[in-house]
Amino acid sequence: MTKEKFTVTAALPYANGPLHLGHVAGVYLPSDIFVRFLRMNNHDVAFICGSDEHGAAITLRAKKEGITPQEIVDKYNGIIGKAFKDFDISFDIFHRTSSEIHHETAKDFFKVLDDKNQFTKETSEQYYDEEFNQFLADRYITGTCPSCKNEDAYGDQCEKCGSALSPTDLINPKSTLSGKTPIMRSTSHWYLPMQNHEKWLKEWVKEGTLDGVGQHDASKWRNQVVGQCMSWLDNGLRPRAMTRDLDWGVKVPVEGGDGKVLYVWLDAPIGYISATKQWAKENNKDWKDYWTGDRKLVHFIGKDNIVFHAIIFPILLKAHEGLILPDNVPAYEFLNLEGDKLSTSRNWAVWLHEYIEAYPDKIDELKYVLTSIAPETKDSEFTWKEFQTRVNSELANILGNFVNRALVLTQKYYNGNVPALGILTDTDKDVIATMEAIPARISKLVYDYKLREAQAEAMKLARLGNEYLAETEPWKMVKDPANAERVATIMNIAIQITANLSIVLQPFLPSTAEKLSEFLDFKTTTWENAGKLDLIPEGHSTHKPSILFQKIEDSLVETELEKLEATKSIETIFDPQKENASFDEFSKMDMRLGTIVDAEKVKKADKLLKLTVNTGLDTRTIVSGIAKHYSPEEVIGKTVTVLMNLPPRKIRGVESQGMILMAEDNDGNLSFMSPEKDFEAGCGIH
Ligand code: B3M
Ligand code: ZN
Repeated sequence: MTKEKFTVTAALPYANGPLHLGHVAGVYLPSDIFVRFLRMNNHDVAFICGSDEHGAAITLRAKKEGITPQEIVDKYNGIIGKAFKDFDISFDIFHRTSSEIHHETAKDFFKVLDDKNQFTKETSEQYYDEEFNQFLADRYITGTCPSCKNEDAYGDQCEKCGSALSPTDLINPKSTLSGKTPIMRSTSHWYLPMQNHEKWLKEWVKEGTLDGVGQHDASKWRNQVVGQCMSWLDNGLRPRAMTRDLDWGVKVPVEGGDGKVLYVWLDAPIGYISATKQWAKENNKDWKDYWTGDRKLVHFIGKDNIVFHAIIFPILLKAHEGLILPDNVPAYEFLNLEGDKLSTSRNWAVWLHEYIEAYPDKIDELKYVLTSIAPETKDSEFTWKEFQTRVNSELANILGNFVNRALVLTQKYYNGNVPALGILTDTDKDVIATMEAIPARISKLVYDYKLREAQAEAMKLARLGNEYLAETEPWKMVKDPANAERVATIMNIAIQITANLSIVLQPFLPSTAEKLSEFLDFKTTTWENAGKLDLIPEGHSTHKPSILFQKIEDSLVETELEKLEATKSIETIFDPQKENASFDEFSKMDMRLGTIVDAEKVKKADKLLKLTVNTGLDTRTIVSGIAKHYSPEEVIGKTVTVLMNLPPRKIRGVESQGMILMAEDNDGNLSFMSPEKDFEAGCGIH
């Protein structure tokens, strides 16, 4: 492939908490693999990241921890930055959006768009929390998503279905500050008229062209990215507020901007540019080389960021003029953990910095497993059992075993000096041909952003070597001196395979590749050298190897599972309190004790029971949706709480007069509300 230019960005993690394995598997590890591979192929690459330090995610966390937003971002920029370093993620720069250079860059960007009349200024009614005297946007307001009914949608997006929302889209909105229903109050903001960009975006996303001129290879965009963008575009884009009534963030730099800051999703992607500027400044480069001209811009993100990176930021870049648009936006699905969603709030997570602290010598093990299960096209699952299985049966038993045999036998038979390659058998030729073909297959997969398959391809080389030695058994042949030349040939080939592994593993398992280079006393970072049979000349002296991968014991799995259970916070996922009801409204409800005197299933309705209830006043029929939880026999004789004065209604042909009140726990189990004393039917409930 000819040498190309890339600017690769990894989503800026919010500086409001530590990184968990989902972040690593679905953004930072794949982007690092991709960049390492590009560098090995002599492409001109800038690998850009930093912490996202504005927006409600930060200020809400600061409020929760009782410290300032600056203290929050300083704390987590440090923790996250250190974790990336310790995990050997090879950013060219890990910067931050609370920096001076970012504020300047973002203000300049805003002014360029404002001067080009790319915004419309609109006054509108916005949600306002009277108790906190604050307008509510983004994560200051939650409610039910109009698209997927997710009850925890935010004012700017629903993380469940990816919809970008406006606060007024939310059903049953609630302030996350006071918990109350907000009022409406008028305010003015700068809006991005996204609807004006629909036409070119549709062509650009679907065809990869602008006015028919090729921009990127749309066939390499992941289906879920194109799918989400097209559903967004087909629903029609709407104006989107690009400023907020907040005090933490980049101040709006134009007339009328007092008390207002840039919307975090206008601000944060510009963080990629400001970080590039900072890096260029530190390395005597021109930042414009990385955001203009024939350079491929690649954004590695999680799927909940698709619309911001494949619709909104491209609009901003195009409106700014002179800046490149993304060549690809590899978005990852979500990683689940031990059968449940990763959750920061429920502390159901494996935190990267904690893993590194506990297992500083198992960095590549985690890299290997996370890449093996990366959620490239669908959600995937991390379990400690699978971690153990993959490390033991793949890394240790195949890669580690092969390398150890190749080097130990070379020590044993030839004192570490690589023996001569003799006459090749058909088996040798097949093995060599397979080895020669693997690097090209890895390359194609990486350029297609199929990094999970690319790593599997690299592991095929280890499997090949392992099987080759198992089949030829040089340790048996060596007993007969007549086999000396044959054994020498086998061991030479085994050493060449090991040398090839020290190349093809570099993007995926850099630390392991480094160890192989040390064992072999051979190093090249040039991908083109992969697939060759003559990497290590005859007579080259190799070293005694150490064990590459220690097996993962059951005790580690048990320890980690116990820790997960012990530290998870039982998140009370109870619905937020409903709107206040007046006492008058409450007193209208007539609730009494009732005794179930008969019960039967309702025909063709597997959830319903038809109950005959003595209410003290009368004996009535009540249909109740409890058939999945109780059999008719179980409920006869129970004294329960009845809501008497609901209008009668026909349910599956049965007239139901009233309702039996039930309690429901977090797992959906039901319980009757029965008196703790032996009260009889008819007793009133007040
Ligand atoms: N801070 C990450 C998130 O949504 C968000 C990415 C910004 S990239 C410019 O969790
Ligand atoms: Zn939704």
